[in-house]
Amino acid sequence: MLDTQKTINVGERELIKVAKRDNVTTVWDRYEAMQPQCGFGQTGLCCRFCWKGPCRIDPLGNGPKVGICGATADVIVARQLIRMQAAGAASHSEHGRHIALTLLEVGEGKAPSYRIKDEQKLLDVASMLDISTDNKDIVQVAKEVALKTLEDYSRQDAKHPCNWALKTLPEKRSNSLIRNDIMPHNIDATVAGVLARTHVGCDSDAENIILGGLKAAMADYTGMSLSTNLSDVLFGTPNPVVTKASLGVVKEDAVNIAVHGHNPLLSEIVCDMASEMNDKAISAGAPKGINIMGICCTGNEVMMRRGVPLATNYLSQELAIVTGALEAMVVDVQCIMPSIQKVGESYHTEIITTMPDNKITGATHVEFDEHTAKESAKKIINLAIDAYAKRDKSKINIPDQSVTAIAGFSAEAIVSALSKVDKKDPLKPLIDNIVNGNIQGIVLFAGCNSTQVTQDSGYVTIAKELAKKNVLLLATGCGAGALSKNGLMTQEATNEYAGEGLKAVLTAVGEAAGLNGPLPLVLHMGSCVDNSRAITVATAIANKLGVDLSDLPVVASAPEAMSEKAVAIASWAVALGFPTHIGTVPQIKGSKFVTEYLTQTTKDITGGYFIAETNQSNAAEKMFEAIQEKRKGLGI
Ligand code: NFS
Ligand code: SF4
Repeated sequence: MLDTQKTINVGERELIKVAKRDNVTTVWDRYEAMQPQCGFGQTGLCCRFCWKGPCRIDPLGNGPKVGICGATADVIVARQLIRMQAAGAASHSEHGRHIALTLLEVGEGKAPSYRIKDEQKLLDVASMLDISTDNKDIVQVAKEVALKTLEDYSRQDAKHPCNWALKTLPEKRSNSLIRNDIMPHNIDATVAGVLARTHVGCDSDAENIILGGLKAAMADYTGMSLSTNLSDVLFGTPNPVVTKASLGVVKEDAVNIAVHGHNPLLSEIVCDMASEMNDKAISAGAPKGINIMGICCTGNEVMMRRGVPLATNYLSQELAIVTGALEAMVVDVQCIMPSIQKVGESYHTEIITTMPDNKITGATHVEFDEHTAKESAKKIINLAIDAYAKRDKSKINIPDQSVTAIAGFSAEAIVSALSKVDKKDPLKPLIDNIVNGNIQGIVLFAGCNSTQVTQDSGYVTIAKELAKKNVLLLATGCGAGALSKNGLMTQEATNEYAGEGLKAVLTAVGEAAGLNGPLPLVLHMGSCVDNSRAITVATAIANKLGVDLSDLPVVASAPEAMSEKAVAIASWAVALGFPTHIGTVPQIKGSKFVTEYLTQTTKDITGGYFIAETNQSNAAEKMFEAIQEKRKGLGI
């Protein structure tokens, strides 16, 4: 595999060479060692759900067409798919539960490291959840909001939808989800339900299984929506901020600490403590003090809220260590390659795990706890300062990259920018420009990186093509990482790549918002859980027009998806009615029924459907066509 096939990012390509020099194995080496990958697994035709198996279905030859228990290819494929959706939902919802429980502790005065940073947001959330705030102090409101949120994890009345799903979507959409039995009543029960119904000898109707999976995906949406909003309450609602992205953000003369993972509960406090302990790092010989940077979604969280630079996204996480100048990589949960410990050992980097249920053998574990968050953060930073002295100067290779990135586009920030154009009716300029065609539609880029795709190429190629066609671009997760570190979250990118209509709108809004130029080409909406921010905007537009989400010229794209979480997100995008592109080969191709159901049949049920397309230009074309179809439906 050529380095040019590994990533499009030039700085990262240099580091891949350095890794080779230092005898460090990276994700791409392990990918090559794994070839050829098993065709049964790739198509979803291998079942290991019981110990009579593994059973493999032979798709073409004369081999078995059913498993030992009699499960068909359709059932085997569908069952595995929905377990992925449930795992994704569990991950996002655990994250959400952690935030909600912390808010409860703040409400009960038990978490001194945290406070309510955005009181207005808390009041808005309370009112959305029908909690009266009259004559209540803000801490009491926090407690009630937390408790009402936690009902979504404990409700037993199957007829009562989750609060956070019901209240954040247009009524038409909620009703259709309820009608099709894909509206969850309880996140945990929905996830457990998927595990139960996919046990050997249970649900053996592929369609029924798929619908169960869509419900799990909606549980994922619910967990994510409450996560985002309650994180804003605790840590502030993001506003546009100018910062940097790419591995060029590592500083040779600073104690470099990367926060990696997903949960802002930890990274926020590490950032707080870093400013308090900066002098200590200077006394330890690092003239620039402490330099915090982010990786993956926790990186997006602190980038959005604090302007902390983003070092990189999923696939190149090991390369941050290969710079030879990273003192510590502090990780919490999700998307942390187990390999980083071994890479860290080749340099001086401390890998610090923090969560009791996410440890890595050999790494230093500093247990994080809401009650003692500051103490843990202090310990972590001290470890990093100590590591600075152990650097091997001959191993330092920091890419010479300085890429500006404008981040921080929460739904509130977008509405606020639009309100500078029309104070009374902020959504009007956006809707008017969609109607008049200056903006043809909206695409939300989300999801990961995968060894299946040259890193970041899917995002960058498709974004440029859709921008030319006047599609407004939003991004989250590692998609936002890709688009930021490759320079598309800048005003220059707008001038260079946006079609005339889109450029005019981004310029008018940017100028009105005092940016001295256009908005960036791609609006960074945050981490993966922040995908719910885009739904907030879409719901506001749908409600204003009196239509459903599925009527809007809005598409989603996950060109480099790989994780179970990404499967869950893409699936709820389909459940909400959006044409949803995936650019990696999903492990469902062994079942024609499942493939057709997800790419065609769901269109009649939810209005949404999957567009599976690995060719990036074709994908852009197909998404644009989907946008045109929706425009036609609206008569515009
Ligand atoms: Ni989303 Fe964010 Fe990245 Fe994929 Fe992983 S970090 S939660 S799962 S790899 S986008
Ligand atoms: Fe085989 Fe059925 Fe067991 Fe799966 S559940 S391993 S198909 S016998």
